[in-house]
Amino acid sequence: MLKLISATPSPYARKVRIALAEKDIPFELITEVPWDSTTQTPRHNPLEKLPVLIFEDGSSAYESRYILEVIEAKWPEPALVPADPWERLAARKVEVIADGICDACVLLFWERHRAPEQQSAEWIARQRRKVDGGLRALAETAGRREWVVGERFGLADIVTGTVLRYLDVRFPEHPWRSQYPNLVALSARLEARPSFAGSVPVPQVISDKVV
Ligand SMILES: N[C@@H](CCC(=O)N[C@@H](CS)C(=O)NCC(=O)O)C(=O)O
Repeated sequence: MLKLISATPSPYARKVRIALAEKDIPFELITEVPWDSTTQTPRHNPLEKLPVLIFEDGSSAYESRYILEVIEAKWPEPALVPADPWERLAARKVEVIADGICDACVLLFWERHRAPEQQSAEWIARQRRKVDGGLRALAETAGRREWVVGERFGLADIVTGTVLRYLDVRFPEHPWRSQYPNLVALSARLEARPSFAGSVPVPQVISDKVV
């Protein structure tokens, strides 16, 4: 059976969990804390990051965007990536923005782990601008349509839904809910899907010293 190394707060792992669930692909969920030395992630990914999808022959795929491409190639139905090339590019662009927001949140998270006198206000402001700018771009792209790209649920919805819910875990004070009612409505619709409801992100306890 397929195995997925995942962490409970990880938006990157949640993208993969949702894609597997939407395609009804069975897998064993291995929950780890990737920041702790106890993680088996480095055995399967030289970059030491999860998610990692492990195949029955022991080979692995890592990097959420790449994993989603592998899943789409191996299990094309139901399609999550639009067949139309322009819609596909539009969905990929949304993924770039959503991943970029998550990356900025991770950098903010670790900066805030430093002693207060060591934290860089400039670095925090830089990452905050990326989060704000990315959310503005997502709100414009999502508009008021039912789905972010095209006429059906797909990749763009998965990545937008995961980044929005991730903000509640890593950046709960962010005012996106009062800024972007269209994203609030979209998030509520998406979180009602079984694939989203079965993978709600929650924080983890990190035991090792990371920064
Ligand atoms: N770009 C990567 C990001 C993955 C990532 O940052 N994963 C985090 C957990 S959310 C991780 O494993 N971090 C451990 C580390 O960087 O050492 C992806 O999309 O898969």
